[in-house]
Amino acid sequence: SKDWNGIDQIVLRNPQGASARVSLHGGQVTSWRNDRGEELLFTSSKAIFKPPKSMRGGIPICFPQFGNCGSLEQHGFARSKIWTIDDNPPPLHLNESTGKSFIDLLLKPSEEDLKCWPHSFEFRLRVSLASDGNLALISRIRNINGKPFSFSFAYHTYLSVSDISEVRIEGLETLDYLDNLCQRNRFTEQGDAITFESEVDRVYLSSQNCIAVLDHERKRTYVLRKEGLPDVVVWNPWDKKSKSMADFGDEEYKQMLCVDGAAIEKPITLKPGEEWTGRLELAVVSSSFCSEN
Ligand code: TA6
Repeated sequence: SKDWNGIDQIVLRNPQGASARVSLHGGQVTSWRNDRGEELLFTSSKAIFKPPKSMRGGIPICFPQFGNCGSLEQHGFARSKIWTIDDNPPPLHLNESTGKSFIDLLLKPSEEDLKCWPHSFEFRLRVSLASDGNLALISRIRNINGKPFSFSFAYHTYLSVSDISEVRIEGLETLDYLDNLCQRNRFTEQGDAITFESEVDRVYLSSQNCIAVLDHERKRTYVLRKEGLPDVVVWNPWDKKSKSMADFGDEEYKQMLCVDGAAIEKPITLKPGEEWTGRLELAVVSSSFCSEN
């Protein structure tokens, strides 16, 4: 067994050479590479690796609040906290039958945390890398024995793309969305794939559970499959907004797109003893479809 003390990030690797790296800071996936070593997630060249700030990129966890529509800091505190390895019972780290390597992380509120969000929760995050290179994040949030509480949630997923103007999203057609750029007013998406010519900051509502992000230039399609996450955040800051962010390079908006599995419109409410599960699986395929399998 390994000495987990003092290691602030864990690397999962599969026999084919794919890998994923998870930081105990924020429980944040900070890298996901395919079996050719290509990085599939965006990280800003000006990212600040200084707790409590979350690194600009990878997959920050937004909990217990998405955005700034509540009393907590933007996107809640989970991404700013130091998580622990959940080795009770000691995890196998590798499931021989499925070839999945995984790590289980745990976040529980400190006395300090309970002052700003007085709810006794346990948040278990499993990050796993399958033998086919797919990355999966499974969040299990339980109300230990306090009074009922509600939260919103997002896997704030920064996908790496070659050129945002060559990217389109399939699977969100005809859905309603809340537009963060227009006082979160509600609009309805037309019938064709979403493309990008300017800043986009939207929450698509009650989407189907399979979304495809097609990077035309790289002939690469990300397929997001999700459970327990009815909404999808789509965000690209474009040039003006990204120039206003210290940890975002001036032209980097062209190489990223946030597509987040989320639960935002209808916050999750847990009664004492209840548990919620939110699962996101990321795959990269070379063609553009969401197969039923
Ligand atoms: O919709 C995504 C969003 O809420 C944007 O408005 C932008 O603020 C982005 O998240 C990044 O937030 P952060 O706190 O990580 O800078």
